[in-house]
Amino acid sequence: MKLRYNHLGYLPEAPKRILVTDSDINTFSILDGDNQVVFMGPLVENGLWDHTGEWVRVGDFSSLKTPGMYRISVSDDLKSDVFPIGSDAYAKQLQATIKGFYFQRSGVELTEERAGKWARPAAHLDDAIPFQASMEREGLWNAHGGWYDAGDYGKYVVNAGVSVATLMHTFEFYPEIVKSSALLEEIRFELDWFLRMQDTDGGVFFKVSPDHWDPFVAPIETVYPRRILGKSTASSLNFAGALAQAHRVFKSANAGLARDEMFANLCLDCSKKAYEWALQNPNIEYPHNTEGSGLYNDVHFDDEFFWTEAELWRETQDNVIGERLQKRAETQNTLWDINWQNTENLGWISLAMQDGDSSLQAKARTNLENATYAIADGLETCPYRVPMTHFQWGSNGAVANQALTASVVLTWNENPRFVTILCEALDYLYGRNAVNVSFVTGSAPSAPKFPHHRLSIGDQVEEPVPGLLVGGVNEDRQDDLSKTPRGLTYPEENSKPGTAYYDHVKAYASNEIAINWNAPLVFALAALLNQWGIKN
Ligand SMILES: [Ca+2]
Ligand SMILES: [Ca+2]
Repeated sequence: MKLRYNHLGYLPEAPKRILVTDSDINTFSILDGDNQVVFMGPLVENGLWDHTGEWVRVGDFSSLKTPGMYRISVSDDLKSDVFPIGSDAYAKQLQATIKGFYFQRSGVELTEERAGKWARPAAHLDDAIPFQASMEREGLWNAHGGWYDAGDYGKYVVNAGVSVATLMHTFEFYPEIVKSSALLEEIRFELDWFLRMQDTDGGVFFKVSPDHWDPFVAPIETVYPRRILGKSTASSLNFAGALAQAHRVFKSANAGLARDEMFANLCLDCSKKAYEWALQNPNIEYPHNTEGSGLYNDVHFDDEFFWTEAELWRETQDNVIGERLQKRAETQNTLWDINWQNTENLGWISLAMQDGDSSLQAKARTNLENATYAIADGLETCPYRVPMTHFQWGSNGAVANQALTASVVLTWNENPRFVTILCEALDYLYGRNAVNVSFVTGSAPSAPKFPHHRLSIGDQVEEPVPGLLVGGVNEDRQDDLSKTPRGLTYPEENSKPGTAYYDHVKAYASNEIAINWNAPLVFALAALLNQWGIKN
């Protein structure tokens, strides 16, 4: 018998559903700080979850809205830890997950004032690095700055593009929620690096990576030379899509002190050049070199063209681009999530929020609504109330992205089912999952202690760098010893499809962190606070 709930607590107005597994007990209660029962409700059978083999019951205490500290009690032996009903924990998580990007900064000093005990000196300046051998090119390149992508010290435009676009959407959708945060400063830090990744002919390099995988040491202690490589269609389009959006963001009045019209215009010019390069070079694949860095192998670029054309058309109203966009919109899918390989939803989201073409707006909104209804069906028919049929690598990023999709649609359709997707996605990520883990470093006592994250392992600090979402349950377990000689053995209880998560530094397939998982979490947290008008 197990109890699963959100370790962060609940917003007063949010739905509050808990799970109890393998139990015949059919009631639960909520206790206040004086151990007095303030709520009682039924535990309703919700079926057998094939991912864990658990029979699941659901309890609902949504009607309890009084802020305070509470515990859930199922039996004398089964009670939760103390958790709040209130908004503070979520406001703090929003700031912490934005700060997570600051901790991922490369090439600059992290000051003690801002980074506390995770302060570190500048390393990996990358301001004069050679081209990797496959480029057959002499000279040095300035690729300074940008965020480390994940647990490694590589920097990849493809994954960074969707991540920074997601963060820019967070600003565009919820300016009041994030305007006092460091979000725009962090976005600008990444975009300044983007601009350095563009070649003089408009094409954009794919990645900066070391010659070999770095050991788990601090950036300043690494020894392998770093190189730039792989001018490609996907990286050029990721760049173009993100920088066209940056034009809108950095000339917006909401940007406040971060507003910078010259920078905005530069972003648009560079976006156009990268798009033109991609039109001339529509099938240049990712660099196939994998020593020391990830592949990010995508060979379908229609979705990247669609995203870029949606953003460029929105910023320029260019008729030629508009015609290409109309044609491409006829064949694009709409997914449950944004991911580095499939970027069509970034196109749809942008089209849903423009009013220059009302039929494209209507089409985008209908498509995103239909995707969200499907997510809602998935949640409601799953005994564990998580809309996942297969927990793949980075499943936490997918869950956060489902929350993002639902939140986007909430902008024009206040369907309570969509509010439920948003809230229960966060419930899942912060502890209401089959491994009882709050998946963001530093968020709760149950949070990961040993993420596959060189910055966390290579420093002298016991706690991992905070504010970072790990990949989570991954039933494919590519890092399992049975699948790779360098793998590890997952404990028995962490081997089921719904529990395949291991808080171990070698568990790169379930316990790495990544910017493209953190970004939709930032969006979802801002959406949640926005839903009930809670400003920081
Ligand atoms: Ca693609
Ligand atoms: Ca550490």
